[in-house]
Amino acid sequence: MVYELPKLPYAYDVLEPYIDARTMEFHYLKHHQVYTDKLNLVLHKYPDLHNQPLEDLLKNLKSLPMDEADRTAFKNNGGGYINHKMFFFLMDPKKEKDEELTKRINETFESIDKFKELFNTSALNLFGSGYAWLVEDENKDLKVYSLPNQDSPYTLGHNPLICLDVWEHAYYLNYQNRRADYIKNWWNVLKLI
Ligand code: MN3
Repeated sequence: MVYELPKLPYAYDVLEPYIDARTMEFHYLKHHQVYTDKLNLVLHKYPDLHNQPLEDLLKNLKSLPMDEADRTAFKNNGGGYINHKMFFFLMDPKKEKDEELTKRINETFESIDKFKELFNTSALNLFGSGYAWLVEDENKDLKVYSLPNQDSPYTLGHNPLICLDVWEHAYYLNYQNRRADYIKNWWNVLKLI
C-alpha cells in the first residue's frame, strides 16, 4: 500500500447543520476510501513512482510511463485522493483564517463577496460531477474555474487553493437536488477566508 486514507481531523457531526454527519461519514469512509484503494491498485504496478509526490505525478500526467487505461485510472483516482484530502482538510473547524490569501482574493476579485459569487456560479454551472476551484496559475495569478470529475488543477500546472466538491454524493442525503443551497451553506464551514 502506498497511500492510506488520511485521518479526518474532526468528528463527522461538527459541520452540522451545513453538512450532516451521515453525509460526512459516507463521503469520507466510503468514497474517499475507494479512491485511495484504486489509486494504490494502479500504482502497485509502477514501483518507480512510489516515492514521487502525488502532486508531481499529476503535473506530469501526460508523460507518466503508463498505458492509457492506467493513466486514466491514475488521473481519476489520484485526483480523487488528493482532491478529497484537500476538501476535507479545508473544512477543519480548527483551521485559522489565512490573512495573506484573504488579501490576495480581495485584490484580485475586488471583495470576498464578489469572489464567492464567481465561485458559486462556477460550482452551480458545472454540468454533472466535479469541483469548483480557486487556483494559482502558472503566473501566480488567482483564478476561479470548475473541472469535471476528479480532474486536478495540478494537471494544468496550477496550484489548488480552495475546492468545493459538487458531486451529488457530497450533498444529496441532506440537500437532495438543491445544489445551490449546499454551495451557499458551504461557506459556513470554511474558516480559511
Ligand atoms: Mn466527493
